[in-house]
Amino acid sequence: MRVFRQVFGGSMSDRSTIPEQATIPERDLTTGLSRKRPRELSREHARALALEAGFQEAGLVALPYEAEARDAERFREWVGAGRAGTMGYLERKADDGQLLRERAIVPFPWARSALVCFASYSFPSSPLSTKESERGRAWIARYAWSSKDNERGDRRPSDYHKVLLKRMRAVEARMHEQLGEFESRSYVDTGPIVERALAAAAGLGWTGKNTCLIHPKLGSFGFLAALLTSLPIREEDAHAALVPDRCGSCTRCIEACPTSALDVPYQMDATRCIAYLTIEHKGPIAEEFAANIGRQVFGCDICQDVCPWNGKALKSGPIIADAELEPRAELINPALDWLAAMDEREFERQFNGSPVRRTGFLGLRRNIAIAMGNSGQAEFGRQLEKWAATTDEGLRAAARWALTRLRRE
Ligand code: B12
Ligand code: SF4
Ligand code: SF4
Repeated sequence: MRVFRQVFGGSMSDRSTIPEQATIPERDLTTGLSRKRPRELSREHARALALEAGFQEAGLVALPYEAEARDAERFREWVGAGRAGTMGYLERKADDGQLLRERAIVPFPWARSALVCFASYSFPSSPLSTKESERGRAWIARYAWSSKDNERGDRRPSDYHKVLLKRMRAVEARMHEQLGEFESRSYVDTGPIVERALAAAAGLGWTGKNTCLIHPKLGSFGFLAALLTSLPIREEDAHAALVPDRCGSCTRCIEACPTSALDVPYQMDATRCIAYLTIEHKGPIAEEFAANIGRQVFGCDICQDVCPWNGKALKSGPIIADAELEPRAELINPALDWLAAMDEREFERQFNGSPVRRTGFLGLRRNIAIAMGNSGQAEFGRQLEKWAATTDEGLRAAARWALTRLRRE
């Protein structure tokens, strides 16, 4: 068993991790050599910059990549089948009618390479959503547990979007320092690209039947960040070695998904996914899903918690301590009554700067009401009665549904 401890915080001061040969020799930049041969990225150099910035892994791929037409077709089919639900940004089109996200080259015609980085949030020794917990406990997806110290040394919520975008931009800045001017864009989650398709093409892992990018050692509890550049990749590094599909005959995620969102392996019907319903979907949640949402009040980890590749990573994978993504103990199996008692001010105090804020104060209450209905605990009735009379449609419908369910039990 290979266990190592990597402690980092995105520090730019320790450059000792970059191999000598990976840095571009100064003379290349100053002697005019770069004018004779085009500036190129090498895999070793790009990866070293990513690790230096605080990512655990990184892969590089030349654009367009070999399977790009296949992936573009998959994306078109997915959108065409209505699986994006109300996430209209996924359906945005370019002037020529192509879906913006189907290929990186559509929004970024200059793009010649993609560096895709992986930052783990597996937190070994933390519980799984699928394990029994005390009564009256909710589940917040582990990607949203993160926190870091602010300038005054107080621990505050952190959001991977911000933390990792800063790291990706540090990589981008170092590349510019070393290689001069070129087009580039850094993204974490929000760019018009399909990050998992790029990550698989860059050799970071394979797409599992739960649609997550699974790294063979780090598992799937990892964020992705991408840097697109106009720099070509040197010929010997242009094609990443792909990680073969290691799902085999396993179907655990498909069977475990409570809302049947993974009925077609490797494809998700996002409109059925608890992560979509509890975070992205506004207003009332359809009754057909409410019971199966269980105790998830923000996102869902079920199809990853049952995945044997995460089991392996949590038990014997590297122990990663990231000072900017440290889990907050109070968000692990949080008590439903603690969450329900928060007023808007307390919600802001607890979740300003956290991904949880995305669902909004009333959105979280709506989700809490559903989890209360699924708890089997009649004592939540009083709280639910108050919410059942509120003007917010989503919360009101959830509270009424929950009361009916509790009274039936
Ligand atoms: C929209 C979105 C969602 C939606 C839809 C998810 C989905 N599966 O499409 C919702 C809200 C449901 C969601 C949920 C989650 N998300 Co999300 N999400 C995104 C976002 C913004 C776009 C994804 C997208 O384009 N979907 C469209 C489909 C077609 O793309 P895809 O699922 O990535 O596609 C792959 C497969 O479907 C596959 N495929 C399609 N057809 C076929 C057919 C065959 C035969 C095969 C083999 C493969 C295959 O190919 C694609 C590329 O590999 C990305 C960020 C980004 N810009 O890419 C984050 C992202 C995918 N999400 C992420 C995370 C962390 C989550 C959650 C874990 C959060 C949570 N705990 O609640 C869950 C995971 C649920 C799951 N099992 O996927 C991470 C994933 C990291 C990883 N290791 O995979 C990303 C990359 C954000 C980030 N920067 O880290 N998400
Ligand atoms: S995140 Fe939850 S609801 Fe969504 S596909 Fe996975 S198990 Fe199903
Ligand atoms: S649970 Fe099994 S089928 Fe699903 S992603 Fe993991 S290995 Fe693949």
